[in-house]
Amino acid sequence: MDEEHLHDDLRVFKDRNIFQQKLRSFSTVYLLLALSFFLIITLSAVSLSRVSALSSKLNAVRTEEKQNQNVSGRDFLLFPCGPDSREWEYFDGKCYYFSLTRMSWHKAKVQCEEMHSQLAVIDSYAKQNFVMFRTRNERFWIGLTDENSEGEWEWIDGTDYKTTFTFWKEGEPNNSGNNEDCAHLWVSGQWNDVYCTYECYYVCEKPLHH
Ligand code: MAN
Ligand code: CA
Repeated sequence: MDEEHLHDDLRVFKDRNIFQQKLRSFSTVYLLLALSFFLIITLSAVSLSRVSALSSKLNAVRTEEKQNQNVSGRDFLLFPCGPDSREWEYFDGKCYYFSLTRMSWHKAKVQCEEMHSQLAVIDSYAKQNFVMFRTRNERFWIGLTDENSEGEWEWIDGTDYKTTFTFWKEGEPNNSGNNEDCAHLWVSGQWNDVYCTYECYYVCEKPLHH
């Protein structure tokens, strides 16, 4: 082997080495680039989803605030059953309607239902007190009847009659004329049974939010 040949060989070897080194550093750069690209994509995806979640939350809070503003602006706190009307009155989580017209018990029941309510169920002295201070000495139907079975009084919402508050007038219910199956408030707010086709006022009740 002559010297020239050896020199050539060395140069080729050197070149190859340099080429390999360049290739290695290129792949490192590409790898780093790919990695950072991947990182950027993931990070932006994460932050995008966070931003959209936050903005939808913000929207919800804003609409709630708007509603609250409207509500307090129109005295919903003072008059939860409707600040713009004297028809429904608030008591203990519910709204009450005291009718201005008279009709039979069954018609009154339908009237209440058409207003998304039911004839009032008076299951406590507090409620009796609230109702009778508005009915005064007028007669108002309540949601109490024994027309299914004589003498077995039933509240229209299924409240157990036997274990619940009552406020009958002395001597009532007396099923006078063998024909009194519906209950109303009478003088001093005390209850009386009377024939169901009798025409008197009525009290409806409904939950605050329905
Ligand atoms: C009288 C009493 C009551 C009855 C009414 C019917 O006042 O007997 O019990 O309900 O008459 O009008
Ligand atoms: Ca009676």
